[in-house]
Amino acid sequence: MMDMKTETWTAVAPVGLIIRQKDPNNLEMPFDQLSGFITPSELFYIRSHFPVPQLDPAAFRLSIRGAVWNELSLSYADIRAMHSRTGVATLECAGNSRVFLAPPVPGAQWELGAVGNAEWTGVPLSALLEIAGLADDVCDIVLQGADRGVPKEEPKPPGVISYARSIPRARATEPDVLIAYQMNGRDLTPDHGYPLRAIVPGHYGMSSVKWLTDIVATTRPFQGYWQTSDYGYWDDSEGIPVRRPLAEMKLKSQIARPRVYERLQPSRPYTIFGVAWAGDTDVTEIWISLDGGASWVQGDFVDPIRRHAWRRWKYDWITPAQPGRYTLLARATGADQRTQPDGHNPNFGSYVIDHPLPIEVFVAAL
Ligand SMILES: Nc1nc2c(c(=O)[nH]1)N[C@H]1C(S)=C(S)[C@@H](COP(=O)(O)O)O[C@H]1N2
Ligand SMILES: [Mo]
Repeated sequence: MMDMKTETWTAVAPVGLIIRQKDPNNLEMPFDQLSGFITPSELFYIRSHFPVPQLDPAAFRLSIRGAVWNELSLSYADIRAMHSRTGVATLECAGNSRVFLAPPVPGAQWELGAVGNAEWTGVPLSALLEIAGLADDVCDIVLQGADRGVPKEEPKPPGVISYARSIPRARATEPDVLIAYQMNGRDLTPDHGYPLRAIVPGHYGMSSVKWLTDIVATTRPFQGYWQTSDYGYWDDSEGIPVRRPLAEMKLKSQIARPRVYERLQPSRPYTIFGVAWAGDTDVTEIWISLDGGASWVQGDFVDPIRRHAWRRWKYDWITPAQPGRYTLLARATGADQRTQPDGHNPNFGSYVIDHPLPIEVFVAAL
């Protein structure tokens, strides 16, 4: 583990989250405050489409229905009494780093902070589906939250809808998908989905449905608003483009320090610090460019490989003697030998911003 005291940057006490939108709360982490492997809950970004629903844990029911043999209606106490599992997972909002897109696109102008890594505790979804008994022809598991409203993005549905997403049966029945009630060892806060939320490790955040009240097994692919109109992309791999739901996070790395437009002293040691993660592979290499992508040097990982959790990394740099403007980039490589793309793929619209993000800094004597 890295000893933070040896770092050359000055640690700043958390001052809270940056507001991108108020009512509903859409707040991001000031990413230059990245420190530990686990993102403290107070610094974990919040992305909510509708106002937080007030759910009374005493009256709360989780319904499991659809193409199942035994429909279930479970209380919060029932869930808390079941065998639990704890796992670490990185959640990234699919629109994270949108502010880096040029020309600018509509939507919350997230910088680097709509991503975090937390420890989640709950009941494996697979255990609930086992008790309910899935029919043979079930293909999707729909997760529905209690929050409701009219979405802002076109094409808008005719009236009020809830937040709902599906995950394919094969993913839903893997043991790491949780119906979680704790984040970093404490009960979920209202903003993060109290009393229950799904956690789908490896997926963009939109799959991890908060304020979860309904789990519905369907025998046809679910086509809800949040995976067609919104949080979808154009897949043109088979010639005729088709609209598909976003799912696994793409391989990505981010520089936390220095931050954009930070002023650095010339000819000084400076530890460049950041994270890298991936949805369906492990991150195995991190490369840093100090000259806008002309050349690359390899950085060192701080954390070991842990599936679905990010890895912090660092690079000990001696800042240039020559004052001026420098562009830093980070690019990760996965165990599948793939690397981050050169630019944003327009098939993903204003989502999946996974190319190396330029961090411009100024080298100047104070
Ligand atoms: N019910 C519900 N679940 C939701 C959302 C929402 O608006 N309503 N937002 C989703 C999106 S887009 C993201 S990125 C994550 C964010 O989780 P967090 O707010 O705990 O960071 O929650 C997901 N789950
Ligand atoms: Mo998101």
